[in-house]
Amino acid sequence: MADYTKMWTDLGLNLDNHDALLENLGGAYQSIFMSQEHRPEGMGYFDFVMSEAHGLRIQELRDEQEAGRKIIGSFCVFVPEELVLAAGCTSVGLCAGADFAQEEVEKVLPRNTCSLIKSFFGFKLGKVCPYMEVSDLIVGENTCDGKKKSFEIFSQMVPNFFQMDLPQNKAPMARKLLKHEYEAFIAKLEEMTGKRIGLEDLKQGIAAVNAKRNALARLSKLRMANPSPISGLDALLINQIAFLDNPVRFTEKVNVLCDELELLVKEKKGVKVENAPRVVISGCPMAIPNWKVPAVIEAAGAVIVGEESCIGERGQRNTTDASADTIDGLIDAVVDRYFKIDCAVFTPNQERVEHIKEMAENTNADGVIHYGLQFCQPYIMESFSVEKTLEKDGVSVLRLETDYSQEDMGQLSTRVEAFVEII
Ligand code: BJ8
Repeated sequence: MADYTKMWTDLGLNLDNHDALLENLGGAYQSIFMSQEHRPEGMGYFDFVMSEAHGLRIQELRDEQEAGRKIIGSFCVFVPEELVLAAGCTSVGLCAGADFAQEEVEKVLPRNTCSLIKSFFGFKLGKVCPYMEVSDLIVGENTCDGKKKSFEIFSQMVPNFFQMDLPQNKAPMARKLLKHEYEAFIAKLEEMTGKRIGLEDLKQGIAAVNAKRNALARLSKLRMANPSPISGLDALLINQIAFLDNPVRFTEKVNVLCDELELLVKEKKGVKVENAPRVVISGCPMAIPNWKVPAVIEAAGAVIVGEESCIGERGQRNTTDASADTIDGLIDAVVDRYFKIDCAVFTPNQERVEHIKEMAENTNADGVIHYGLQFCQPYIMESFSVEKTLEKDGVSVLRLETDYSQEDMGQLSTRVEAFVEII
C-alpha cells in the first residue's frame, strides 16, 4: 500500500491505533482468505479492494468530495442507496466487525450491548475508521433499542447526524411512516447538495442499485450448484465490499466473477468436493472484519451456500420498480422495495422464517446455522421460532450465540464440527 499517512492524519485518525488495527486485519485476512484452496481468479479484485480499503478507496472518496460530492455513511440497509445516488452523493456502510477500544466504549455504553454497536463506538472513540471520518453526514436508524438509544450518544460525537425513524410492523400506517422518513431524508440530501432530485436522477440511482443487486443475485444463484464454485467466506466478503466500493465498478467486477463461476459450474469444479455439507447462515449482519463464524464453519468441512443476513440476501434481495414516470411514483417504488425487508426488529415477522426455509430449499442446504450476536434480543428471540419451524420441516438448525472476541473459538468449533457431522 502507498503511504497514506498524510491523508489519515488530515482525517484525524489516531495513527498508532490505526496501525494496530491494520496489522491485525492484515494478519486475519491472510490466514482466513489467502489460505483457501480453489479460489476463483476473479477474487483478485476483491482482495485488492480489501488491501486498499483504508487507502485508495478513501482517496477516491476524498477526490469525489473535492469535486463536490457528499459522502453519506449509514448503519442499516434501510437507508436507500438509490436516494443517495440520485442526490449525486456516495453511500458508505459504517457497521464494524471488530472489537476496538472496549474500555473506552464501556465508559459510555452498558457492557451488555451487542458487539456490532460497541464496535462502531470503538472505531469512533479509537479514531480508526476513515469511512466514519470522511462522511459528510451520518445516518442513524431507529431499529433495535440498542441502536436507537446508542445513537442518542453517538450523534453527539459526530458533526452532522441524521436520525431516521423506522417502522416496527408492516401495517399501512407503518408504510406511511417509512415514506415520510424517506421524504425527510431526501430533503436533507437536497439541503446538503443545494440541488433538487429530478426524475432522471432517481431513475439512474435506481438503475445503478438494481444492477448491483442483480449481480449479487446472480452470484447467489451460482452458489446453488453442487459443488459450489465459491466459498461462503468469499461470497460474504463480496457482500461486505458492496457497502464500500464504487457501485458501478463493483457491479462490473461481480459480473466478471460470475462469468468465471459459470464456467466452473459447467466443469463441475467446486471450492469443496461434491456433496460437501451445505450450510445456510441466518441471523445478525456480519460486518467487515467479522469472519469468525464462517471461518469456523468452512474449516469444519462444510460450504456456506447462502447468508440470510443484511450483509447478504436480506439486504440485497428484491429490486426497485423503475417504471413510474413521476418522482412520487418512484419514491413509492423505493418505499415498497425497502418495506419488504424482514429484519427481526419487525413484529410479527413470519416472512423471515419463510424466507429462510425458501433459501434452505433453493440452495439444497443440509442445515441452517443461526448466528445471533450476544445481547441482540431481536435475532436471538427470533432464533427460537426459526429453529422450531425449520426443524418441523426436517431442516436441522444450530443456534449460535457469540460476540466479536476470539475467546469462544474452541467451543464454537466443537459445536459446529458436531453439527456438520450430523447433517
Ligand atoms: S435491517 S438487521 S442492518 S437493523 S445485532 S444492532 S439488531 S442488537 S443490525 Fe440491522 Fe438494519 Fe435490521 Fe439489517 Fe441491534 Fe441486534 Fe445489535 Fe443489530
